[in-house]
Amino acid sequence: MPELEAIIFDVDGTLADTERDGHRVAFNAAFADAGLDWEWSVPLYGELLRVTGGKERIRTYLAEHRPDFSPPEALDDFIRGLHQRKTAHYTQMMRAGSIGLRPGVLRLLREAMDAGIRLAIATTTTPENVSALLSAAPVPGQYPALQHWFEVIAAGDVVPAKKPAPDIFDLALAELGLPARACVAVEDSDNGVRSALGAGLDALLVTVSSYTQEQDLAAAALVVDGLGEPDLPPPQVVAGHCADAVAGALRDAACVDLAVLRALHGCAAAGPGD
Ligand code: XBP
Ligand code: MG
Repeated sequence: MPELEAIIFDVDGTLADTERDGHRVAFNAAFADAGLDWEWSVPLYGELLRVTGGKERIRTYLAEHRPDFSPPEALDDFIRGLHQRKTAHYTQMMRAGSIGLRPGVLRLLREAMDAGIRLAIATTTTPENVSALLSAAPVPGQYPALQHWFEVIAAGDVVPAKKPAPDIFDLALAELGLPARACVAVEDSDNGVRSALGAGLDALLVTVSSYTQEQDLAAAALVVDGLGEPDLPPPQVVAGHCADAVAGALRDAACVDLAVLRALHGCAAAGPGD
């Protein structure tokens, strides 16, 4: 069985629950800056999240909800400008620490790093957004700032197609120089599941987030409601074809730790039905 060598994390919804109170708020602030009376409510934003990428999401909103809107300049330039304002608002909010990491994230990252497991990111979001989130996260004094824990940060427009296409995970794997079977991926959404599985990352853990708990994520090896912490109620298993294989490790740790990820990795490597 191949060793677990790296963990590849999604960002939005996975490292931090950023969509509703981060990205959505930043989009609305950018719309207000531009003198537009558009307001993306919590439910509307949930619908728009089926489109990954902020610029792509604005374009879809215009087509579906503002068909009569006529931009003051070429549409691509208009969307790019609006999105730059959105990124400025978002990074300012993240640098101010307005949204922290999800419970268990720092614990698991630290355990992996201490064990020599390599860390990577594969995300649709703009690279500045990742830096802003990670640079604001408090870490123990003996460790460098969190963005330096990740050997590879694959983010944003650097690939031809965003999630659910596999491109961004393919890029992270290529930059790590590892085959998919040496890695575990961590995601939170149906688009992320399709992307990771499309890249061959069968050892896929999903931690559902506020916008994704109703999605069908059962194609993943394990779906839980969070990573959990040893001193909190244990994570609830939602679905996943490796749920039975990791049950013992999950019960022992009462949270998703490296032993659980190794069990998940072993189950996925054994293949379906083994
Ligand atoms: C994240 C996204 C991103 C963010 C916005 O998806 O879909 O579009 O919502 O980022 P994932 P930008 O968690 O699957 O990577 O506005 O910077 O594009
Ligand atoms: Mg996500």
